[in-house]
Amino acid sequence: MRTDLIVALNSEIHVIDSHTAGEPTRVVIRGGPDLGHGPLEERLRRFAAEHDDIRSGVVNEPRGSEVVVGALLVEPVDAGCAAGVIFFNNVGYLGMCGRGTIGVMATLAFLGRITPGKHRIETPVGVVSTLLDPDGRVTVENVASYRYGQGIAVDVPGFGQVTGDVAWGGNWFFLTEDAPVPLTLENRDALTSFAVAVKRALGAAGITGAEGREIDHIELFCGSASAGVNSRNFVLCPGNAYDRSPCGTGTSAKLACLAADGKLSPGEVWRQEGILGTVFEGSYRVADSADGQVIPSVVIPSIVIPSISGSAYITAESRLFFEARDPFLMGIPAPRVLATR
Ligand code: PYC
Repeated sequence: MRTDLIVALNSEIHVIDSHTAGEPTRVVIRGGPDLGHGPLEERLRRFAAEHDDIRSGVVNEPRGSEVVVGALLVEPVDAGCAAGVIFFNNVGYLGMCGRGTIGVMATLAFLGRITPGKHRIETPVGVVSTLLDPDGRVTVENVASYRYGQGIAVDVPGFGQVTGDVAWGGNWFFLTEDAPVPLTLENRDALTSFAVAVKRALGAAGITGAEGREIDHIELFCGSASAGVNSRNFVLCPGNAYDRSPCGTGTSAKLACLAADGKLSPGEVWRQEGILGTVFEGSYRVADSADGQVIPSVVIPSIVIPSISGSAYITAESRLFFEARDPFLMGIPAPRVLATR
């Protein structure tokens, strides 16, 4: 083996790739940056400040693509957790990723680190509980989710007024039914342009999540033509790639809005279809003080704990090499002109 291939980093990076409902997750199982110990939120900040080139090298082209979500496995603070995980993508970091957690669970099972049953996973925004079924299906009980703003209108240049809700489901979402074209895969470019325009308009209008947090996910909805499916969505992610899956945190945000509107009862199943036609099943329970999660100090009438079920499939186990003379050693950065962070 040519040892000069790996001189840029102390070691090669071992990854396992999977896809959840069509959306790829790349789990770094060895050779990632050493982020030390302490809260995962702190370790995420260290990752961003000191090792952001590794994020880019792992998920961006030529080793990855704008669609890949990376998941760095780390030692959890809470020894009762099966793993700690920090999610990242082509432009930055995610507090939580529902379908990524399903991919992490499939990966841990593939590695023999977990068996069917309940497991807790630590993320920068809190601990999530999961259930791995013997057939590989995974249910993620997500972080506490809530609607923060209802019926918010924003003027979107080129499209007119768009109205929607702002909700937290582990990431910040603007949820709207005002898409200019039907939610079909053929319309993905038009849907992406619209969603990017909405995201920019929200930023320009100073419309944010709690504590001024940027709304970096836009979720478009319509009814579904599939039997037994409640709704179809199209989700724009922070790096302006669209989610191939129905989006775990986005479905959680939707459940929080449905609960706030009294349109879905605790335990009732909501079947959310994504743009590829793959489906996540969601339901919620009402949050109580035992959930111990930090909710910003705003008046939130209805806080829910969503559960999302879906399946992931292992597609590859690889070693990533970093050759010092490679002009794209640490990936081709995503164009910042469209990205918001
Ligand atoms: O499934 O939670 C999710 C997610 C976040 C960003 C893209 N997908």
